[in-house]
Amino acid sequence: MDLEAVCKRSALHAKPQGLILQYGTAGFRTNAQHLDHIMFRMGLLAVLRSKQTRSTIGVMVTASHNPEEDNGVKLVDPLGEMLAPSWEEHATCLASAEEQDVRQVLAAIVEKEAVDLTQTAFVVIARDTRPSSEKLSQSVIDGVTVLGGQFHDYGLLTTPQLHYMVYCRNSGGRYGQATVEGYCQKLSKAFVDLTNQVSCSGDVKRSVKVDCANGIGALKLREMEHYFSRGLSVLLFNDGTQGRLNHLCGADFVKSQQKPPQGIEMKSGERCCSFDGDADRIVYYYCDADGHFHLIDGDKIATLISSFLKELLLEIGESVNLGVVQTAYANGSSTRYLEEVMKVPVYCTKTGVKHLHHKAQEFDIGVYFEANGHGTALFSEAVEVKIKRLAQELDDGKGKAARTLASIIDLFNQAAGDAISDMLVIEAILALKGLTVQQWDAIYVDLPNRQLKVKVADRRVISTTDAERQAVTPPGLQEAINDLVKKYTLARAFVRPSGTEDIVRVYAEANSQVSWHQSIEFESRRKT
Ligand code: NG1
Ligand code: ZN
Repeated sequence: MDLEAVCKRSALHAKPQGLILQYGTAGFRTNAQHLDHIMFRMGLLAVLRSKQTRSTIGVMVTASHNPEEDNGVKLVDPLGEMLAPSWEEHATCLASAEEQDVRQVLAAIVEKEAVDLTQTAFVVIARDTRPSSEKLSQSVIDGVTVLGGQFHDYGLLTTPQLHYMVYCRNSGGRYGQATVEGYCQKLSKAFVDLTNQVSCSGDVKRSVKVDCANGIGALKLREMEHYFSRGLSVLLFNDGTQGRLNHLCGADFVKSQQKPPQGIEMKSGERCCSFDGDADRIVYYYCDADGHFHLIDGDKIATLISSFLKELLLEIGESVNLGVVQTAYANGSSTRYLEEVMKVPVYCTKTGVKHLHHKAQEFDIGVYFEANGHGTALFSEAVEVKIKRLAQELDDGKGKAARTLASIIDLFNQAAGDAISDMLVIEAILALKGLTVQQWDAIYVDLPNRQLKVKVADRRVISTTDAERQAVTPPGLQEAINDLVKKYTLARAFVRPSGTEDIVRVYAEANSQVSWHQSIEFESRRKT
């Protein structure tokens, strides 16, 4: 490692004095103007991680659903997963080091992680459509090359596409071809195989309206739609030709505002969905005949998917351990429906997909979704091999179910939550089951809920336990929440510091939106 050269180059990507950023739930994120040094240093870190794991490492330049002027970066580990926690700490240390300390911090990481510097390194890079992304990804490349790493720049990709490329490269081609064409072909073939089973009934061609948040999702859907257009036509809105990225549109806007995005024309009963800025989240929605808006979030997506997988497994007659993973933000109705009606075990983890992903890996089939629409399904290698064998061997009804499941397995992006892949899975399931969007929505009724952001002086005074559902500090906070919650039926509430913004998030749900005071008033009026 030529530290002299590294330091010289690092000075060209100088860190603003005193600027401290932390590698949070989704990597580094802030205004794009403050990120040049972070990008360069993440290029350096990716090389070290690649040498240590002897694998290809990914670097994604994006700030997902955040405003267009922001940007961010995260590293992708060998199996397409989020960076390991100990390396998140190294990332924070390296990003926070003043210029003169960079050399020392690098050497410490090499020593602590026993990085063999003689190993070769390979890094793959991609970026979203933000105006700042191209220059920032050049800074990543600068960091990679100064440490002697080799790289491939994929240019514009969705975040889950980059995770997919990393996974493919490190699985020796077993998972698929590490090209955009390989991705499009794998998913489209699985989708067409599934929808071919339905089209014989002479149905009119299915279509879905997609709000692309003015981001990369539009570009990538356009690139891919001709592969599957026989089974589905996608009508793109907010495709980036006019509006600003994530502005009044996209999955985060729709989920948090519980209203349709601007720039989409909705007719009663039409299926619509929204991606976020880097196309790793998706939510569905529709308007009913009275013009009321109905949101179908990640919880209902997880329910549709896990119910369908469970039905297929019953038909095949295989006993497979299937579980669903959620966070505290999952609507109580979804958890109850899954546990009590579907008899599927449900687990709750801390917020952030890496926690859900790891928990889901413990099952033969693990379905995980955050309420905000980020999620996927994971299949153990043993299950995948068994199902694909049964799909070939069996010729009866069981064989048909096994072939359906085999295609569904291929249709999921098992490296990361993926709006395009999830959309195709959902569209295939709705078509196969002959469900309208209203019928899907009616599986269960969401408990009324609210999520708010509160600005506080120091959000770190709040610490939590029990998958963030209980506050440990400050003293008295949890007791105060308990006192309020016990006045209502089916009520739940919690607070936690955000991992991506300098705010505290407050969540509450109950079986009615009527407040305790209102209901007391109502009762006493009724009695008089
Ligand atoms: P924080 O800011 O830690 O709540 C948010 C989302 C997460 C996850 C990350 C990364 C909510 C309540 N939180 O985390 O689910 O998506 O951003 O993007 O939606
Ligand atoms: Zn995203």
